[in-house]
Amino acid sequence: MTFNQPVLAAGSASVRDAGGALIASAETSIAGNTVVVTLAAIAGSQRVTVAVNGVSGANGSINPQVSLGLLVGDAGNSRAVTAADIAAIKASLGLPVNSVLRARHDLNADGEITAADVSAARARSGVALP
Ligand SMILES: [Ca+2]
Repeated sequence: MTFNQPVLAAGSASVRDAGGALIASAETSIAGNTVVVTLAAIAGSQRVTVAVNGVSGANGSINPQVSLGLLVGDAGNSRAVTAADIAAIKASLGLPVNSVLRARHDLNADGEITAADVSAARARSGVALP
């Protein structure tokens, strides 16, 4: 989460599912105007809300939250895993994971784009965010 002024403090973070149930806590750290929230492993194919308690700056404190969809294999960010995602991952086979785009192709997060990533995308073909 990036703000328009330096962040002086940030409290703990929580992750809730679409129904509002707490599903995880998360660590926060500060880097200039940004609060970095590091999420633990969370089941995919769902929408979650990440909230941070007590983000403070020179003008006071707020409790920001963001909603995001988690869908492993949706390399193109279309909110569904399609043939285009599988083709994009196949096109990245063997290439270095050196960008956000390529990180989206490394589905098993082992630092390489391999046939295992293509297989993982194929296994999720047709899955869409609710
Ligand atoms: Ca991989």
